[in-house]
Amino acid sequence: MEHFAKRSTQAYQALDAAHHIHAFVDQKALNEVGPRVMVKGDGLTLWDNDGKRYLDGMSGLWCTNLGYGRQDLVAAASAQLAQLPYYNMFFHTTHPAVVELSELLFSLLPGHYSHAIYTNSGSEANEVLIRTVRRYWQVMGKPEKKIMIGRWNGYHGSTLAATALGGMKFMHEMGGLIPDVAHIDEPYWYAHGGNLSPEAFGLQAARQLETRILELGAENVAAFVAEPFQGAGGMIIPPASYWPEIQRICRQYDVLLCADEVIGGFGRTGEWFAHQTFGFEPDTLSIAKGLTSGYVPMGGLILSRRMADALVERGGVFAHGLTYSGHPVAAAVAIANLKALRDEGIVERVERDTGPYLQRRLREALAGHPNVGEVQGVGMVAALQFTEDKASRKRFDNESDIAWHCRTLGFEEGIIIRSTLGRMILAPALVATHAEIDELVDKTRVAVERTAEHFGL
Ligand code: PXG
Repeated sequence: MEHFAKRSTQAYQALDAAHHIHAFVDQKALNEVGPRVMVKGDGLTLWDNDGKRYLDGMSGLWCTNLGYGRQDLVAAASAQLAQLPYYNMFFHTTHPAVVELSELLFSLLPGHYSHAIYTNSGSEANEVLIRTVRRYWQVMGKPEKKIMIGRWNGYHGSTLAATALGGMKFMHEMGGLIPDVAHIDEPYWYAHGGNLSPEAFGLQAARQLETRILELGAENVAAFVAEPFQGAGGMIIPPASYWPEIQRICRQYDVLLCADEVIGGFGRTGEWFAHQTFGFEPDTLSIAKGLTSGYVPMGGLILSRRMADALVERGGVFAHGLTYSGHPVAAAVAIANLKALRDEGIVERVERDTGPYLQRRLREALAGHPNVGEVQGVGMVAALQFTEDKASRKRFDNESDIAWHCRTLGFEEGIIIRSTLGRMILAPALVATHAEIDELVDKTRVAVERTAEHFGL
């Protein structure tokens, strides 16, 4: 089965250092220690090149919702590769795989969505979002409505426009961003809520959108774009008051409400899409990752019927297209993935059983720790907030170092968890069993305790 001979870890690391610039790291520092070399996965388990086993608590990068090693997805890819490995949706052409995928996808989505524009990634989904939203307002006779409002610390991808729409300032510093993008603050009560109750803070955070729209002029604002829960920016769940107020504001000022469901979609929260968990109705959904459980790249932009009708009936030529939009192999894998999530009752199980179990076990194990300020989460996603003082919600000055160390100890203990600023994030595959959840939670507790010991907290 191997297509290339196995080499030593040192050999892989030397070649890796010779040829790669990795994502979001100081490459020189990485070259000194060398990256871990992952070679195999099955379910939630990964093995590195030296045979060390890890329980993957991050679903790869929030994407392997079905876990590793699903032979039905392999078979779907293989059959499609043999039948028709590539064709496109240009030149008045379509193909069965993409048509079947869309029928299935829209049967799982709420009824007011009707059209998809497929991409290869979440970043591209958000690039397409910006172009499509601006085109929509042109078609509606309001071409001046082109400002996109995102959130500070939101993440929408690494391409130019997606970076601009996101709110990662250290990414903006690399420069070259697109114009007509604005930001409001994130609804991060633990850090910014002060003496307000979460509910009052949620309303205040949402009303920043209203203030910003009025400053910019509603006639110039095209859309508000946000993740239902903020993922890469710390797995932050907004207070319950937040989304209904955001929706009210968008409707009042005729601003499109766009949900980035790239990590929230496909069962993560125990519903098919995270916006359903948080109770709002976006006009568009950006999707990727869990659409194929990460087995092959695929993303897309989902449009409401209202938007699609305007674009189709009145829009004329839609001047956009990607070579791999609706790629048949990706579509075939997505079909197998969605069928498995649906027919094996995996999303329901996350909602009723494994999600509540993860949330309960984490709180039992860690909510009482003196340096864990809050445990947030829903379904198969959760975060722990490190704190210096629980009563005042004081954050450590070196919280990023503390959380990064905890993550490193997690690897030592044999689990993969992620850190962002002072938060530890867990987002295991949706197929996690109670035993796997127990192992993940128990080892997370060991990593937190060892971290507290190491820093003398
Ligand atoms: N939107 C959201 C909400 C994301 O989380 C993207 C768009 C971009 O998707 P692509 O497929 O272009 O990468 C993402 C990606 C992390 C991490 O460590 C998160 C992402 C990617 C890599 C790492 O949390 N999210």
